[in-house]
Amino acid sequence: MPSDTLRLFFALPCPTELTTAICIWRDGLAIGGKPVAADNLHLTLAFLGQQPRARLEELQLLAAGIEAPPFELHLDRLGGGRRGLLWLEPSRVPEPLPALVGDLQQRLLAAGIGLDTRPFRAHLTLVRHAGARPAEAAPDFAWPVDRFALYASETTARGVRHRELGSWPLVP
Ligand code: 2AM
Repeated sequence: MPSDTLRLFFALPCPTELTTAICIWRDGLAIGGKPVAADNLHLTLAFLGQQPRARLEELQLLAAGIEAPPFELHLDRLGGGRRGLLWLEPSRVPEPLPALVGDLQQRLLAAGIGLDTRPFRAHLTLVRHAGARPAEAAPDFAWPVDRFALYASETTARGVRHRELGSWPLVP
């Protein structure tokens, strides 16, 4: 029987060509750990956690109401966190990105959905539990951002899968 709740988050889906380029570079780093599956590469905008399945339509309508322009993001710096987390991040955050996140957060809060209180930090996770930090600097991965999406994070026999539940264009 399907669960009554879904583990949800809004994110920028990494485009296919960029995913390929990032994975080729990452897989050559030899730093061990658990690489994020290519299909799961994303930049989280808002993490909603477990939400009732019955709220899905409302969330899709909320997302459809967002008006935000496309922009170019440059993932050009490596960052890391606890437990061997390794990510790519932009050294300069283009203004439309925090504006999009702020708009999403406001609408989610207005809908009564509590969010992580940690400040937004744009990043694309590459590896978890890495044994080392790469010696080399990151290339500049240019990302033309033209849509955002809602995902359910699901645990399957083959690992975590991010199922897209809707996608909305960013329009000039
Ligand atoms: P990230 O940390 O790489 O952005 C789905 O669980 C995704 O939501 C995770 O891969 C994680 O990706 C992101 N996320 C952001 N905040 C989270 C939180 N508080 N708990 C779990 N996942 C979170």
